[in-house]
Amino acid sequence: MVVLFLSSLHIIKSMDPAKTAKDIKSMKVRGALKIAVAAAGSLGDYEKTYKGNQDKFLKDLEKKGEILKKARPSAVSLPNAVNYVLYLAENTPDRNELVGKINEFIIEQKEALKKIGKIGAKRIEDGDTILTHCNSMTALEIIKVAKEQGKKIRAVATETRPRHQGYISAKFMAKYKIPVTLIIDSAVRLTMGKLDVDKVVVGADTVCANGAVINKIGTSQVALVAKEFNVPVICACETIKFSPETMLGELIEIEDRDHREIRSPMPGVKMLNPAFDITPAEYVDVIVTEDGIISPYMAYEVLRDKFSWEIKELKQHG
Ligand code: RUB
Repeated sequence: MVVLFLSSLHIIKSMDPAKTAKDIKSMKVRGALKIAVAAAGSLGDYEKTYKGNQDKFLKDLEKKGEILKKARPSAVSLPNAVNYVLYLAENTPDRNELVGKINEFIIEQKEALKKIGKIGAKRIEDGDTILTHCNSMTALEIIKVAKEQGKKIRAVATETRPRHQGYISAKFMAKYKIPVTLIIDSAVRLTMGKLDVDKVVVGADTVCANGAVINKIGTSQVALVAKEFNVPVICACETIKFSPETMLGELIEIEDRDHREIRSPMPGVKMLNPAFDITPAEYVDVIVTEDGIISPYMAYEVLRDKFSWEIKELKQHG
C-alpha cells in the first residue's frame, strides 16, 4: 500500500479505487487536491497488483477510473488526475515505469501546494485580517506561510454549513497560533466591516476556461461582499483544478448532496443542498497557481499550456 505524504499534516493511505471512490463520495477523503491525489494513488496501487495482459489492464483501469470520476462531480481535479493516469498508462507499457510516473505526478501536486504557499504569502501583508471559507489546504498553506514569515495576521473562518469544514480551518489556524474568529456563514457581510477584513483567501474545486471559480457553496456570496468592501479575493489553486472540458463548452455539474446533511425531512418542505457555487471571474482578483499569480481571465492560457494532452483526447472523442 502506498502512503502519500501531502504535507506533514495530511497523510492519505492509497487503496483500492472502488473503496477510494466510496471514501471520496462520503467525504472521508475531501478537498479537491486530496481527492485527486487519493484517486491517482489508488489507480497506482491497482496497477501494481494487476496480473492480466496490457489490453485488459487498460480496459479495467478505465473502468476503475470511471467509478472514481463520478464520486465528486464538481471537483475537476478528480477527472483530471484520473485522465492523466489513464493517459500515462496508455503511453507507458512498462509497468514499473508507470508506477514511477504516477508517483512523480503525486509529488508534483505536493510541490505545487508548497509553491502556492510561497507565492501567495507575498500577497499577505503584516497586520492583515484574512477571511477564509470552507477548508482548503491550499488557501491555508498561503496563510500558514505568511505567519511563518513573521507577519502578524488575524483570520476569520466561516462555519461552512452544512458540513462545517470551517471548523477544520479554524482549528488549523489556531494550531499555528494565528488569532482566529469563527463566524456563521450569514455573518460574512457584518464581519467584513466590523473586523476590518483585508483579504479573502479561498481555494477552488474547478477553474473554468472563462476564469469562473467553482468552490464550496457560499464562496460567491463571500466574493460579492468582498467586492462591496473593496477587499481583494485571492484564490489558491493548483493547475490540476483547471477544467479542459470547459474549453470545449462543457458545463460543470454542481453536486447536489443528500438533503439530510441540512436536516431531517419536514413534511411538505423541499430541500436543496448544492455543495458548490460559481464565482464569476470579475469577483476574483487573482488566482495563485504553482506557476505564478494570474488574473482569472488567463485561465484559457493555463489550459492551453498545461492540458494539451487532454484537450487532444477530448477533441478526438467528441
Ligand atoms: C472543499 C472546498 C475547498 C476546495 C479546495 O469542499 O470547497 O475549498 O476543495 O480545497 P469539500 P483544497 O469539503 O466539499 O470537499 O485546497 O484542499 O484542494
